[in-house]
Amino acid sequence: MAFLYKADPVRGAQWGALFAQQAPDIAFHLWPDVGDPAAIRYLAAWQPPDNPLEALPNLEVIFSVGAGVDQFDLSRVPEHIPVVRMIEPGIAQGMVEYVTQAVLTIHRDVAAYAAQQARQEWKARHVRPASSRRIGVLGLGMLGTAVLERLRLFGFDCAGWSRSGGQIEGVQCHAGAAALDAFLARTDILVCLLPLTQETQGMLDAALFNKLPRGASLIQTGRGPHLNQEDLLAALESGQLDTAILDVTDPEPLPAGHALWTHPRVRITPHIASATRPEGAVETVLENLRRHERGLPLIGQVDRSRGY
Ligand code: NDP
Ligand code: OXD
Repeated sequence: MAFLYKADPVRGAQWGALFAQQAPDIAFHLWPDVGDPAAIRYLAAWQPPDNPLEALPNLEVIFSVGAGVDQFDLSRVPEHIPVVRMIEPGIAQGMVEYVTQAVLTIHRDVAAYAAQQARQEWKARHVRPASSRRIGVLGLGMLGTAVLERLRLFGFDCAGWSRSGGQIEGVQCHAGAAALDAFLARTDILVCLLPLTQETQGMLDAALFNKLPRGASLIQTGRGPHLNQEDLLAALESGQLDTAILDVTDPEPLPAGHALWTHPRVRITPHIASATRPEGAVETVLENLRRHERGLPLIGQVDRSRGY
């Protein structure tokens, strides 16, 4: 049985070492060293080959090395091949760290103090209690839930929104399109942790920003195409939005000279909010290989009709 890894080669080498220790019977290949393409039964990829079955005729399962699968063209993957996204604790841990620092950066006026320091200005600003700051998270999946469970411990007034809602202790969970406006109207800091699908593409636009309280802020950790970047710039200019912290952009990298790079109330990181950790990833993948052999449901199998 052979397994092919086609993503970042440095992390791939770590996966290879873990496979050698934990599953020495599986032949692990690091792209582009495919070996005999007909022997590959499992593929883990960030970007699979264009026609996976032409390249790898006996493929049985495709794993995304990330939590999202929007980078896959699912129409090119035959129905009988399950597509599995990455569910491992390291991704959630990284995202919790990133969103927590972003929320606290906004909540405690870090950018304003940096500007004051540059002017050598010693001036205290009013500190709002966390209980008066309303956080709203779009997406109540693996990541949105982990983030809200942590943020509520600071005492923030926390809410979340998703297609089906959910239940998180101490968090108001809103469900479906009909509940979106009320959720936005009570949100001072909006965090996007939705998957990118036809329904969510372009959702962070002027119409949505206008439903937030004036002076709200955005933390964008989903995918670049969720956000209309021109609408964001206009909302920052008009004061409808105060601050944006962006981990993802469209395109990536954000081109040199783009207005977002130098906007004084925008912070940008290069899609590093969280990343799959090889130890957790290999553990989950090996468990899924055992499940696949036994015909059991796979952890993180994508529902193609929903696209996530
Ligand atoms: P999940 O699939 O676990 O959760 C997705 C959530 O979004 C669910 O609550 C789902 O609702 C909700 N949702 C999906 N579509 C809609 C819709 N049209 N309307 C309302 N709610 C919707 O995903 P994860 O939490 O694991 O990851 C979320 C995304 O985070 C990833 O897809 C990826 O794009 C991004 N990500 C970014 C990273 C970074 O470094 N910046 C790292 C990792 C992930 P329901 O529960 O009802 O199905
Ligand atoms: C992911 C990512 O989807 O890193 O895991 O963006």
